[in-house]
Amino acid sequence: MTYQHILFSLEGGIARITLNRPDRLNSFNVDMHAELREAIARTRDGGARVLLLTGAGRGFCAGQDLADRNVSADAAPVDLGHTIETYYRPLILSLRALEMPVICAVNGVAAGAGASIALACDIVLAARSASFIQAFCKLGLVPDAGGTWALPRLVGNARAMGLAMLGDKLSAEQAESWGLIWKCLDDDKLMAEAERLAVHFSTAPTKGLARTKQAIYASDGNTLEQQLDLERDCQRELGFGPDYREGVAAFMEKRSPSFTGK
Ligand code: T3D
Repeated sequence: MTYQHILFSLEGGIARITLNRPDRLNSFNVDMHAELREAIARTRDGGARVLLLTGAGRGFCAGQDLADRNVSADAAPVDLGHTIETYYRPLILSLRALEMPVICAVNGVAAGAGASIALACDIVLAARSASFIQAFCKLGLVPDAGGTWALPRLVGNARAMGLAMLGDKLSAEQAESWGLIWKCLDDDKLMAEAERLAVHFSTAPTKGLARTKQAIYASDGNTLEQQLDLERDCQRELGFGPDYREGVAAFMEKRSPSFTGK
C-alpha cells in the first residue's frame, strides 16, 4: 500500500510512522485513519520491536479534521459515535495491544484526539515548544479516544477536570512536571532522543517489555491479589523464554546481552 497521509518505514526492528497532513496540523480524516490502521498492522506483523510515532511539520496532531464533514445547520446530523466506534476506539486499542514499546515524539501541538493518541503511547516525549490541548470542550464534546481514561490516571481528577473543562494549552514542560508525559526536550533534541530510545528498544527483550506494558495497564482495573497473580503468570512465561536465559548468562559472563525479543 502506498500512503498519502502518513509516512511509514520498517527497518532494523524499528517501525516509524509520521502523520503527514502538515497543512491541517495532521488532523485525522477517514483516509489517514485507514492508512494508520494498515501501518500499525504492518508494524504488528512485520517483525518490528518498537514503534516510533510523530508528526510532520509544526504540529503533532490536531485531532479530528473538522472540515472532513458537513455540520452546517441545514446538513443532516452527524453520528459522532460512529466515528469513535469505527476509527478512534480501534486505533487506541491497537496501540495498546502492540506487543512492543510505542514511543510518541510530540513535535508540536497535540489537540483533541491528537492529545489522546499521544497519551495512549507508552513513552511520550515532547518538544519544549509542543503543547497539549483538550480542545473538545470548545466544541461541546467530551475528551475522546481514551482521554477521559488517561487524563485522571496520569494527572489526577483535579488536573484532568481543569484541562478537560477549560481546554487551556498545557505546555510540554508543565506536562512533564505533572507526570502527563515522560520527558520534555529542547526542540532540536527531540528526534535524536526518540531515535536513541527506538534503537535501544530494537534490541531489547521485547516480550518482557510487552508483558510489562500489559501488566502496568492492567493494574488500573486489578486488585493487588489479581495483579500479583498476573505478575506470577508473566514471570512464569518469561522465565521459560530465551531472553531471560540470555540476560542471566550475559550478566554472569560480564558481556552485553543479545536478546531475540521472543
Ligand atoms: O468524529 C468526531 O468529530 C468525534 C471525534 C472528535 C475528536 C476530536 O479530535 S474533536 C477536537 C478537534 N480538534 C480541535 O478542535 C482542534 C482545532 N484546532 C485548533 O484549535 C488549533 O488549530 C490549534 C490550537 C490546534 C493550533 O492553533 P494554531 O494557531 O497553531 O494553528 P491554526 O492556524 O489554528 O491551524 C493551522 C491550519 O490547520 C489552519 O488551516 P488554514 O487556516 O491555514 O487553512 C487550521 O484551520 C487547520 N486546522 C487545525 N486544526 C484543524 C485544522 N483543520 C481541520 N481540523 C482541525 N482539527
